Amino acid sequence: MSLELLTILDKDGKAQKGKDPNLPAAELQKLYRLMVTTRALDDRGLALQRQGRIGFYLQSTGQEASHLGAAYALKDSDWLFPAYRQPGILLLRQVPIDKIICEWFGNSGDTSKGRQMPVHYSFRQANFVSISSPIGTQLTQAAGAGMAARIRGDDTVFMTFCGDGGTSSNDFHTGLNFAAVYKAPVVFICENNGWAISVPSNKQTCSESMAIKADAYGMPGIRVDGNDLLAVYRACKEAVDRARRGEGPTLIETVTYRMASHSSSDDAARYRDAKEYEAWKKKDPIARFQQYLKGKKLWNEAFEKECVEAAKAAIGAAVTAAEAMANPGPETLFDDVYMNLTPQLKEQRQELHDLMAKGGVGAEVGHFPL
Ligand SMILES: Cc1ncc(C[n+]2csc(CCOP(=O)(O)OP(=O)(O)O)c2C)c(N)n1
Ligand SMILES: [Mg+2]
Repeated sequence: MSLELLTILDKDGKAQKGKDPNLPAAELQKLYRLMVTTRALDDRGLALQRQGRIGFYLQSTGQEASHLGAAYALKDSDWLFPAYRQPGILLLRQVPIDKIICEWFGNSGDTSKGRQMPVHYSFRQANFVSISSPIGTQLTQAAGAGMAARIRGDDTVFMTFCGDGGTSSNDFHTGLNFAAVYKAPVVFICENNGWAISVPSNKQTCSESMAIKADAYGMPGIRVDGNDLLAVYRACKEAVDRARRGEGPTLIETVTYRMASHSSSDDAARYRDAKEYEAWKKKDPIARFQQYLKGKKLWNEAFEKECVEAAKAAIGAAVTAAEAMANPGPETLFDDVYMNLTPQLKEQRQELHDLMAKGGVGAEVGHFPL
């Protein structure tokens, strides 16, 4: 199998001859705006965590092209089983920024009612399945959903993401093996961002690449430049079309870089050479796509200013609104777990209700940091 790195944009942002997918101008500008907005969300999310206004944040800076290019290859009716570094997909699927930011605060506007960690989104209306912290479980979930779709005979495609570290999980093996054996319509994206917290990807595996692992499962494996939105889109579009035709799954390794620390709880400066960061900064996916747009006369300073200011304004307004919202009430504990509450839980809910009525519980649970 080929381990060649599929690239379309050269270092000056020009598309190599014959490889440009020639997306319409308005779509190219939309994708650029989505990347810029994703980056702005990241900057604000980390700042809010540092200010003690949210409890945790996890950045995707540097990986915008990798996940947006991938998800752009899907139809809106297709499903996503994400890891935790693909927030741009929510914007692509038109989840309102307000809903995204309510999740960070875990407030009463949060879909998960504050039961998840920040950035562990779940948006049913966007076919975006709840993010799990265990690093591989979404791979088996996607394989199972794909198997079910195949049995039903519908043509939905399932895209799932993991990191380079995720390839060492049991679920990576189970997910890829089942999907291949059952020809499930699944596209597995491994975002190889060089690191799994402090473990570099060259210590993660003895395989030559992540993509080559596909060979063992009997599916195509593709290595693509993850900082090149067009290349990621092209590789994923082929894989999505293949899956939809009933020809089974594909593993795509997007070679990218985690430009930030692992999360707000980590400090990459303690284990990473700054030179490595500097080298990757030159390959920033947004800057590369900007060059490409500029070459097509689809980008200028005014467009840039408008994209950045619109993103900041929408995010700013959403933060103000989210911060003013109440926490989920204690009584919501009983919601969304069972379709019909058991008699014991009904009794407990009544007990809580009575206590709250007397002002005993939940009158004031306080704000973060508690
Ligand atoms: C099953 C499991 N083992 C360990 C962890 C702890 N953990 C959280 S993130 C992470 C690293 C994941 O690295 P990678 O898959 O490369 O994803 P990235 O964070 O780089 O996007 C680890 C080991 C976990 N969440 N789940
Ligand atoms: Mg990683």
